[in-house]
Amino acid sequence: MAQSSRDNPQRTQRGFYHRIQARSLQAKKRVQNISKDDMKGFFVRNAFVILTVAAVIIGIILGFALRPYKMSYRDVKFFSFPGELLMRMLQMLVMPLLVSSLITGMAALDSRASGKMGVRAVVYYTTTTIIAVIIGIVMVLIIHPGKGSKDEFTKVQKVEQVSPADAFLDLIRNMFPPNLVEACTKQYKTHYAKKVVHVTMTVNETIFALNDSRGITQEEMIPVPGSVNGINALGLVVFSMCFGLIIGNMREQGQALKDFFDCLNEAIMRLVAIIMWYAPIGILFLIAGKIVEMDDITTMGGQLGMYTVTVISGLLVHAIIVLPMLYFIVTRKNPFVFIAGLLQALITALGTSSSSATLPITFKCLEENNNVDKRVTRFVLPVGATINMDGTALYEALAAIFIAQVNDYDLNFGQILTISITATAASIGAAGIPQAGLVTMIIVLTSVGLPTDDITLIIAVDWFLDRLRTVTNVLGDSIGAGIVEHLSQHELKKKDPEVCTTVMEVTDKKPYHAISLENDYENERLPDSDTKM
Ligand code: 7O9
Repeated sequence: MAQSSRDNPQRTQRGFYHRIQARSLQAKKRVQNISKDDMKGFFVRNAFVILTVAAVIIGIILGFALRPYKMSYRDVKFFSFPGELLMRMLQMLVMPLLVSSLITGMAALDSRASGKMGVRAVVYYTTTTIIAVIIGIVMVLIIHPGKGSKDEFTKVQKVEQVSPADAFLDLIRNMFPPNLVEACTKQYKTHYAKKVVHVTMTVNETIFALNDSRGITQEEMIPVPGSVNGINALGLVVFSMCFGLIIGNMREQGQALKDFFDCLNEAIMRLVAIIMWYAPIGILFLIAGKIVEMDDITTMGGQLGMYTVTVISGLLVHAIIVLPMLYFIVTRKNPFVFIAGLLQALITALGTSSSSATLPITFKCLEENNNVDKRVTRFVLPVGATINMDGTALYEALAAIFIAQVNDYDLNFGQILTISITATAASIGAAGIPQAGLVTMIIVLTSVGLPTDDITLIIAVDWFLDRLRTVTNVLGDSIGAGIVEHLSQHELKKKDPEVCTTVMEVTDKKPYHAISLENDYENERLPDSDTKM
């Protein structure tokens, strides 16, 4: 058959038309068959997405419509109150969600599987972050937005100096919170205090006063322990992962805790489902409020405008080309179908400008729309939200080079490399560094000796670019979950969730049988020496 059609091109062509005709007929029939119910079904299924997209559009229109009225600060705060409520509701869920999902995620996998999955996730995070930094640098070098002088910028303020060494130590300290309850509300931060020290040798160029004929006293800034408000995500992640791993290995003894956190996670996800109905209203007012509040865009200088365009193009290249391509190469599935399932999370990220507040919605989208395995999302998403920030890394590298360009400061290859490394490290450590946004930017700038006060030049557009960075961050985490799931199919199949559910369902009806089933399964999985009790 194949031979004959290859020999006769006319026949092949006819066959081709025939097939197309048949297909179009089929499609026509399908369209005719679409009933009102189908349409209703489509709207009900996609209600969230449709409502959320509508909220963004209405929010933008409303925001611009209200701008001419020049509302007072107090009025703007009243106006964006529904948005503030959404932020508070989402943030309320982040802590219990983070802890319960990481613990159950780790407990559901044996240590070898979670180790392998962890390595895959970390490789993905570092690769994408490095790619993002490279895109940022290439973009800023090509577009060169920082031509001209600094004169067109007006706001120049002093920026607090930070010591990179202290920030790094704070990061490590925050990984091990001494008080878990406090870790839910506070982060450790080194503060500085003035101390008068007595020195017997002359110290150059410092403020000193003569004490007596034998020596001098000198004022010195010394680091003292302190804290700032904010969830210590890194500490909670470290604790929950270790805790989950341990109860996973405890088998029957750990079952009660496993069930507890499983149940907690399920309950939180049901709360998320309720909050999702409110999300469109919240997003509408968050966006409208921000547009009403923002400074006049027309006064924005040419350089700052070009800078904004550069950042947007960098983020777009990463989010629309690199990440989808990576997803396609690994999974051979359509990345845009995957992204369409994430739309609500991406829009929430745009509205809240916080990837941690978006975490609950990201979970829902991935698990329900994209059917990503719960054991993967529970494990990968919280870690991703904490350490994987592609948009932030791209932004920090780009901003540092922009500041160099504005100052007519020529960077050599070594300095660009230093910027890439510090920007990557800063995005990984951001959640563990108190008041990260500004502090990490200062660290990147000081690493190559750029003036830190110039951060104030780009603060005018930061609120806007932050939203786009957050979308990129959330997309990076979610695509990471999709890729890790695909790569871990083998490990996941070993302990199929269906097996777990059947066991659980049976447990409800026939407890004894279920327990024996479960034990059999455990015995099969563990080496002989381990099963001795
Ligand atoms: C952006 F895991 C969680 F959900 F519990 C979690 C909690 C808090 C994860 C992270 C954090 C956290 O503190 N993150 C953090 C992120 C802290 C400081 C700075 C940033 C960087 O934020 C991004 C940016 O500014 O580029 C962006 N706004 O993804 O949220």
